[in-house]
Amino acid sequence: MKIIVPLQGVVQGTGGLFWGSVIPCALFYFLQLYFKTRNRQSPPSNNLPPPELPALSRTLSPRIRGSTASANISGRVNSIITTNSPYYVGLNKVADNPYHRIHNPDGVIQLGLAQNTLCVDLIEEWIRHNGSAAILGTPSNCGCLSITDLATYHGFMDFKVVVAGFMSQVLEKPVFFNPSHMVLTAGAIPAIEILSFCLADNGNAFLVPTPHSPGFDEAVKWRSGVDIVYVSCRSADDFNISITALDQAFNQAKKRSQKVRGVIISNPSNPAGKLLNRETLLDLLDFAREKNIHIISNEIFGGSAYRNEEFVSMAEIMEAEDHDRGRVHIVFDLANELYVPSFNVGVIYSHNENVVDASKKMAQFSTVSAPTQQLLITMISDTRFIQELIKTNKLRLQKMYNALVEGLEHLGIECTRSSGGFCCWADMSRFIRSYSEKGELELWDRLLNVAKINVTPGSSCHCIEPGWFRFCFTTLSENDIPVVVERIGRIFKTTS
Ligand SMILES: *[C@@H]1O[C@H](CO)[C@@H](O)[C@H](O)[C@H]1NC(C)=O
Ligand SMILES: *[C@@H]1O[C@H](CO)[C@@H](O)[C@H](O)[C@H]1NC(C)=O
Ligand SMILES: CC(=O)N[C@H]1CO[C@H](CO)[C@@H](O)[C@@H]1O
Repeated sequence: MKIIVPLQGVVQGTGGLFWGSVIPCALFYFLQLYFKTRNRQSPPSNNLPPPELPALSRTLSPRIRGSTASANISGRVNSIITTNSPYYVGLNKVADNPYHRIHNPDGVIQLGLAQNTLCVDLIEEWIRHNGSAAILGTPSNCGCLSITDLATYHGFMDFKVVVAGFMSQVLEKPVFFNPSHMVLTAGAIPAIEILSFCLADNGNAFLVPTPHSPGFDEAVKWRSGVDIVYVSCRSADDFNISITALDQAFNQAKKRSQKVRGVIISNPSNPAGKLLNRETLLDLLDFAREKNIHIISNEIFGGSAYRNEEFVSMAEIMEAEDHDRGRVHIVFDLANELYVPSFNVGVIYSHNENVVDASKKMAQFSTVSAPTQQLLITMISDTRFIQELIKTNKLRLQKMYNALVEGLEHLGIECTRSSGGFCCWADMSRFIRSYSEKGELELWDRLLNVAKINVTPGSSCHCIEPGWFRFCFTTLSENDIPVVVERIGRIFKTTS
């Protein structure tokens, strides 16, 4: 096609449509002839295409021709297409009718997506100045797109080296990351999926404290066939993780003859926004040792702790451990840490050689493109820019969190005290008509369809207490918050 299209353009001006079609066809014919004779001349080798098979008979029997039944699809797909949680319904509503202050003021406002675009202005400016050179190289160094520079499936070593340095910078601690223990994936979701695949077999399970992020089930369960045992955290405990509850869930699973292969924790937690302190992490490690299971530490919001509380990464805990590092596997989200959600870069960090080796191979299904890696290598290496970016982001996160929490407070809605992440976790149980999942979903429906606010109901996060909602505030601008508050207030007025 690359030959045909430009030629048509050239030829049409003088010779018309006829020559525009004939010349490329002739060229194509001669090319085919050339390759055919070349193939015939060269000795057989493994690189050649297989010999052509004799043409199959195209006549079908009348009986088969009359058949109208469609071929069955897999049972797996059937279970996936029937998944229609409010989380996805809401995202689709926004996609169909997105709010814009000027161009679409009646659209649906997005508070359902845990992605951070608060610093998009700074990123855009940087890319405008440096993006081209970052991808193409400087004029002295080729200045062209290297398309032979194929990405290794699991990330360039150069990239891993800068990511290792960057992660210590993000954690604000002298934690050493070994680049050869890193696997880069096209986002955090594939990273979690690959780890599920590597650590558990079909039918095995992970313990997962809830409420958890609404996208989690799919990452763990869909393709790997691994199960989740939900372990509820409660509002009375500030949604803190309870080792006792994990222990009970483990024993109950054992009674059902279900093998638990690990526990997946999120730190900071999502949606509640809690940081796990050092003591809790050590308790979790003891628990995992006692049961001889793995820990996946999901730290995709690790760089988004916006208070003065200390964020402790599992990487730091593991650094102090000389033995038994093979059971801890960490997931970072580089796109979150750099506030470039659409760049989709996740990181698996593990000291377990077999897990790293298998993950590198599995990463072929979710490779980060070479230009993305090249751009980010240069961006991360611009230390002055990155320092400024991280600082600005923390200020903006804190400001937006405060503004939304304050706005919701005016309506009588209380949020938990979050310390990190992109969301507020709001208690709206006083506003639901029946204290049940049904009541919660009724309110969710009114928020989405009447107030035109897309928030995630707690039931989509497997929260067992009805009436909780996740409000993500990092795709909003400050001017949107009064609009959100006014819209929610309006549905309360019309229904009370
Ligand atoms: C296709 O699916 C239907 C309904 O589940 C089932 O009855 C039928 O046996 C399946 N056909 C084949 C060829 O597996
Ligand atoms: C939850 O954990 C934090 C420390 O991580 C602690 O300060 C707080 O008191 C705990 N809340 C409850 C209700 O146990
Ligand atoms: C690494 C790099 O070239 N950074 C540059 C990006 O653009 C800004 C603004 O032009 C420069 O100040 C940086 O030096």
